[in-house]
Amino acid sequence: MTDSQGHPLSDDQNSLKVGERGPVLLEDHVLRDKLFHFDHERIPERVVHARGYGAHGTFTATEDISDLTRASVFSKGKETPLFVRFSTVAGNLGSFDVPRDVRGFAVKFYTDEGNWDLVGNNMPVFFIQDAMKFPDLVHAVKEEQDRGWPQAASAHDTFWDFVSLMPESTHMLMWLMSDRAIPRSFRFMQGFGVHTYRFVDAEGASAFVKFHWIPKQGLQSVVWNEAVKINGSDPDYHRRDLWNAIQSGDYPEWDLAVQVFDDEFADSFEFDVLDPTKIIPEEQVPLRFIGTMQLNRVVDNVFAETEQVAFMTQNIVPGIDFSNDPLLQGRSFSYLDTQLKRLGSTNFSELPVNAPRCPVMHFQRDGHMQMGRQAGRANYEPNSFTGAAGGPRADRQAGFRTVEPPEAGDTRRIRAESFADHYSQAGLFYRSQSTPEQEHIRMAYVFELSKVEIPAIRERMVANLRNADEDLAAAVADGLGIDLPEATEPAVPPRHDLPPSPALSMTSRAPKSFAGRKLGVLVSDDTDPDLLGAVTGAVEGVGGTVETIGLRVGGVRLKGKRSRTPVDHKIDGAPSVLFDAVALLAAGECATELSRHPAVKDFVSDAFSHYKHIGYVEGAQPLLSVAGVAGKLDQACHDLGSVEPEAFVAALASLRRWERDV
Ligand code: HDE
Repeated sequence: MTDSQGHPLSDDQNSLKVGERGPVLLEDHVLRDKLFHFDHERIPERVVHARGYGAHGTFTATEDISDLTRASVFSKGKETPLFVRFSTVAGNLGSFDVPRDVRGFAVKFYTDEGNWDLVGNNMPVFFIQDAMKFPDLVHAVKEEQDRGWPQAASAHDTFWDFVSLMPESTHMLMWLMSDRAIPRSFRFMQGFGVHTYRFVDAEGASAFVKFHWIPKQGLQSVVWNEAVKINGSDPDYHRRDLWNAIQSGDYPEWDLAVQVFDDEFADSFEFDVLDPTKIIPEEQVPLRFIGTMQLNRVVDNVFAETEQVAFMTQNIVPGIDFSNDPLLQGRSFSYLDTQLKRLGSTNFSELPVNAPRCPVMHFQRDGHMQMGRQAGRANYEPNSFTGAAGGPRADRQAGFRTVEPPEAGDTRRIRAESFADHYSQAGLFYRSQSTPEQEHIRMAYVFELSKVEIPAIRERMVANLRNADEDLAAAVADGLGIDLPEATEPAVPPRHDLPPSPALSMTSRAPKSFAGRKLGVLVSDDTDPDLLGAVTGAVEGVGGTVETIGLRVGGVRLKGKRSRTPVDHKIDGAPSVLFDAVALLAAGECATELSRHPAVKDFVSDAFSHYKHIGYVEGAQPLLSVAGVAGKLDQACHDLGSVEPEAFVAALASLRRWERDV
């Protein structure tokens, strides 16, 4: 061991003292070196998206799209290393993983023509249309300044006060109240670039493009009551899930798809393609799949990589360009600015996680923490030196060239009229959801607005909702126990005739099997080892995992076994909310003993009321009884005495039985 200057240490346990009991000497350079570094370990957390988790991976381009873009990252067959950081938005660094919130979905591609950062979210629209309002939005959603709470929650007065006064938020609120805001894991989320960007081909011709990430694992969320309990029992639920999946070799994958369209479509579309509160339905411009991302390596050090990674919307490569979306334009100032604040030096781009993996050549010099030893004589251009001494030159052909759309007009602070319809797509989203998804949205509005203390805010919000969907507004008013307020006067009449977009429902991209999911098996002494083995084998056979839960972590004596088989969890630490489905294999006297344990009762009753599949054996009847579900068993409750393990596991693919009367 050495100190930070490389000097070998003889003792890392004791400070330098006079005599046996002190005083400690100022001379102790070893102690001072250690404390000095420790005192400065923290850097400012991200002002938004503070809580996140990163991983390394690879992007493989699968299609030839040279007709659309010259970006080298899309050369068919090319593999590009990348780093992803998923995040929540509102909570601080130490907050929990499953609040109701938008998730960040930021990807840094280390392409051979520099870094391309696609800094997106798991929802395709945003709360506001103009960067000018971003600080207000973030102030409103984060903890209230006069009390310092709530942490990582939108269910409070200032958030709803702001958004109820900003009708343009209505569409995004619909997504935020939907199941998308409480994903089961990062692995089961869709991602979106949100803004309209441009693709540019080798001749300089450009088309508009929107980016989509589609998880091969399928989409999945949890229910609200489950999220609340997950946050208590495992605040690191999402980061643990990603880490475990990658460490076990179950690498998550997302397809990258694009919606590409031209000016003609943009002009004919009902909404403005530059408005980030709008989607373009997939039914109108179908997705074109162009590559696949795989995450296959966890970070070595969370600070060095996940904390220090610096995403920036302005990191684009030749072949990709910005559009005039006013939110995007504001972002491209903010991200660079924020990195200087957080990382403290203009040389943050030299940190390993941020450094391009292609040659970097310029005449930028010096600054705090300069890592490079830039050689050559000239540090300016033009210069008359040749070769290495003269340094690099710009290349008009190969270099990045901005597209040249004609721009004209008066200089004004203005919101385009084409951005004025704030309600039609909110209604479209709601009406495109399945019945359970719609019910969850209604419940979420009622829950959140019930946490709001000022009645006028609740009413204003319901008044806005009437413009999006009358049935939804009526149901929310009923849930709040208020009279239906008069509808807010919309800037333009909302449209209720837009055809529903089935692709907006998570059910359209539901998983096809139990792969990547987890079965929690409650075991006891006398559990049948053959059945446990068969169920485990069947789950693992489809790519799922099994974890066992018992009364004592030291293990259980399975039927006929003398020695103990260790279990993965003690029951108190593994409530059923941490599993996608459960099996109750406890048997005999031990099942009765288990049923007296309060955590066991919750384990079973929560699994039932969260609509999960439950496998059980005859001996587990006391557990079903104590949870009050013995008389309510339905098609998602499987008697493993008669149902074969393979059939049980095949049934688990549907994940939940929403029809259940809980
Ligand atoms: Fe961000 N956003 N943002 N944002 N954002 C940041 O940059 C900002 C917006 C998004 O894992 C900050 O490095 C402005 C939309 C993600 O490190 C900051 C506006 C979308 C991440 C910032 C927006 C995002 C950030 C804070 C309105 C979805 C986390 C720390 C004009 C398309 C990236 C940082 C990571 C982070 C500013 C709106 C996504 C302050 C001004 C829309 C995923 O620069």
